[in-house]
Amino acid sequence: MAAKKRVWWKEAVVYQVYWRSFFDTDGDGIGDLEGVIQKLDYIRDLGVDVIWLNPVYESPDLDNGYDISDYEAIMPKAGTMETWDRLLAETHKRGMKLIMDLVVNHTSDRHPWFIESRSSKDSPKRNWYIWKDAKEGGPPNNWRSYFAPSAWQWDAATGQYYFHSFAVEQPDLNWRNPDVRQAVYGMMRRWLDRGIDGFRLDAIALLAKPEGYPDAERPEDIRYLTNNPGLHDFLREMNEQTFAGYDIVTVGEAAFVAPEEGLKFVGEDRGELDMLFHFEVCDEMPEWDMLRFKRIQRRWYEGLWGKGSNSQFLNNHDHTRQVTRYGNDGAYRVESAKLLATMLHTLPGIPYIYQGEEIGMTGVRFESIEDYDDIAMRNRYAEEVGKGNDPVETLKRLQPLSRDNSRTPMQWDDSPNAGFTSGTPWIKVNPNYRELNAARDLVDPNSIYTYYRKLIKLRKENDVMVYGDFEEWPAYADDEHLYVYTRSLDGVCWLIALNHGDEPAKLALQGSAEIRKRRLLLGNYPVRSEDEEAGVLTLRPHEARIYALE
Ligand code: TEU
Repeated sequence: MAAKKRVWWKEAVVYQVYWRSFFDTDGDGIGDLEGVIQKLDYIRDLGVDVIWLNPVYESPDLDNGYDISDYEAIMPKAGTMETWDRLLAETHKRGMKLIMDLVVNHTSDRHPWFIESRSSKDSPKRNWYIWKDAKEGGPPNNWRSYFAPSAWQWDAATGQYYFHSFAVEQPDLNWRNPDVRQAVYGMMRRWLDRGIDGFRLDAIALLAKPEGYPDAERPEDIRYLTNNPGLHDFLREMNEQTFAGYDIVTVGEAAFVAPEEGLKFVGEDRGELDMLFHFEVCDEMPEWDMLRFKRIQRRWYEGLWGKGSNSQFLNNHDHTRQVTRYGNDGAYRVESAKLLATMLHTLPGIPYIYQGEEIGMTGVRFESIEDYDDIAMRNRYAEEVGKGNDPVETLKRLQPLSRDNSRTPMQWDDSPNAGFTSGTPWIKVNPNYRELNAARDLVDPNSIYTYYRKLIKLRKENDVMVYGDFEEWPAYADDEHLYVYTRSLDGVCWLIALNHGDEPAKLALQGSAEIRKRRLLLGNYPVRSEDEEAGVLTLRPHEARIYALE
């Protein structure tokens, strides 16, 4: 295996702050930047190195900040530029870094660029977005968008359609236009000059659109929106004109990307991005499937190791809470949350923690569509009910994957609204906050929070967790519950044994693990050596152990 180049961000643990649901200091029911500042010590005490802040730019806020109307102003709900400056300074003061979420595939339809573009066919900015004539009295092609039945919206005033990969209110920028690219790069450089430490680049695989916009055979399979020719030229140019020269980290959100394509984004010799989020798990694996998950990990390791970096995550603000979706949030919630954490932090790649994951927050089932805020969910519901589907059935079917599952307010304590706000929260608090909250976890030596602290500390003290080669034990490769692998670096070898199942399971030690002395570094159950059988590990439901083999 090629030796891995050492860089600070590969050793980092990233914490994602969905600020509107984090901590509200002014009582308007929406979290704010001041709230993030007040909770920075909480984040630092976990051991986190980098904070990823969801979009805070000026926005009509139809898609929770992913519809930007001014890239260089702060949304009043979040605060002011002064608060943002303080957030950056306070983050740095605590030895952490801040990366900004940036959406450059599209803007809001209220962005001055789009207002000008739509004002007339002769507008100098017409070509900043993607406009096409009607075809046979309808849209230019049969494509769907992520959030709407068609990717095209008719503009009656100018008699053309414009293109949107997401909601109607999120028109796509025309990246083939060099003026657009220069405007975006200039804006990015100004943020870098303010001292930020990098970007999370939203929907980055969508920048290039195919020539000719041909009809799709299966319009519902929207991968035609992504990975089109020209994309990597844009990313290389973006790197040359913005990132180069700054000591920062960039992570691209890359939908429909397999390892072969993934390497093009993050290959260390390519000068594009540093790491990526692929969605072979979160978008494509609806529920836990151990064999599939193992295959995904294997392929990505083989594709990237020593050549480029991956991220490890099972949830974010778009995906149901991991312990609910991929673990067991019932009888084994605590064990299961710790197992998933152990797995994410010991697999090769940079671990991401989504706020609340460190206390094992769970998904929700709101009773009425009115309680849901997610534009993707609301649009889909309207579309399906509009087609005559039963409303109750439709709600039930959409609930498990609604993005609001992960957007309920952070559960700080057992006071009203979980201590998130003194007002009325913008989205309902999960009623389990009375038992499940940070205040409880902080003082409990066996809590999920305490476990995350230990896990992160372990990473800080042992570079085998970052740079160690990964090897799966072949004897368990086809086991549906056990996941067994080693990480090794310069003679140091760690064994990770996970039982992702509701029943106990036996694991026969093999090879050098049988003869070498084992030292338990971390586990989510107490382990007494007198209970141990020679040559066998008996793992309890959702048990996770990390051993050093000496
Ligand atoms: O998401 C883009 C995107 O491609 C996701 O919708 C995706 O693949 C996904 O996980 C679907 O389930 C980003 C943001 O993360 C999301 O919040 C925004 O709504 C979207 O872009 C539009 O900007």
